[in-house]
Amino acid sequence: MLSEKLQAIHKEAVAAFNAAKDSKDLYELKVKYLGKQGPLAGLMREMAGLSKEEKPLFGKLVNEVKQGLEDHYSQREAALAQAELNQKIATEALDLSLPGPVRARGARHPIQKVINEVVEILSRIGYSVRTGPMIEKDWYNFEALNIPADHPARDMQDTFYIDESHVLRTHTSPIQIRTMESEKPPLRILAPGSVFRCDSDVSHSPNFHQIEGLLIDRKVSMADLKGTIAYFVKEYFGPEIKIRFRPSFFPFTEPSAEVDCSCPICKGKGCRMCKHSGWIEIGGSGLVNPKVLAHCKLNPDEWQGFAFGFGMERMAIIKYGIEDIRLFAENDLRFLRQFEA
Ligand code: 2NL
Repeated sequence: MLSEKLQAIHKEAVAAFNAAKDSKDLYELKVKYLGKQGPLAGLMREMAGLSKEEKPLFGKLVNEVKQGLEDHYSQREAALAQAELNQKIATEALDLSLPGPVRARGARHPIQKVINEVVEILSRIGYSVRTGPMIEKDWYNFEALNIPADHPARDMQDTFYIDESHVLRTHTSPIQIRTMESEKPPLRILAPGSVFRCDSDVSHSPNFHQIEGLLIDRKVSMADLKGTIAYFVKEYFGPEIKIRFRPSFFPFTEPSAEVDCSCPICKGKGCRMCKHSGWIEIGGSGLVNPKVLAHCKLNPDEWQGFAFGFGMERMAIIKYGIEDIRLFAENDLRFLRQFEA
């Protein structure tokens, strides 16, 4: 009787193990048939009613069936695990040739692009970059540059004052004064950077960018200045550009000249950008005033120099046809994205 029950349990458990869909299912069946609440455990309890002789024989039989079922379970479990792994490999296959997610990389700001290009062009003829503080002593920003106390640039209306003797630099010329003080001539230097003026409308920003150049050597003339500017303008705007020098005045240069180029937008025919004149002003220049050389303890009879200054926003506006100077500081992504590489 009991051995018939045992055989039936074995048959049923093997069939159930074979029918299990996955390892979770199989594990539940193991608990069902081989667990403490299972039929084998029940048979063991029923053995209490057997005779002394029958007990060990039947116990051995139950244990053999139990061992057999456990072995069968392990085989089925291994087979199901392998099948599940194969299925996973087949369906979750990675295509390693697919491109990765596109990451926003950011772009150089148009003003920095202009500065980098100007520096690159002039570095080819021997210029190298110097920098300096944005908060400057009155001496470096004005006095050493021969800008007198009653000059309009010194007015509170035009300059941001920190205290009686410090300002936010209104140009990058102080960098050049400091370089003339600390380095021996001959010099060929570029001073790019942020500058500040108390002014704000469509064509003026309180914080804008300049690049100035300074050459100090023996026997420097206006011809050297003109050749350098012509080289630079043609490299920057293209070989068809024309340049024009207009007499001007700066306290720090003598003689002084403003630099115009033929309008790169309309090629000199006349347009909105050049106010229908065909010419566009890009900066100022001149031979370094001997008073400025003397302030930097250079003997004007031995050393001369020329200097020039360009507004970077203006250079970017002309090259890229930008309408409003305030766009440079707004950080509107629709504007900035147009300058991505
Ligand atoms: C302009 C005019 C200019 C200079 C800058 C300079 C610097 C030293 C000595 C003499 Cl240390 N000159 N710089 C000279 C002439 C013009 O800039 O319109 N810039 C946007």
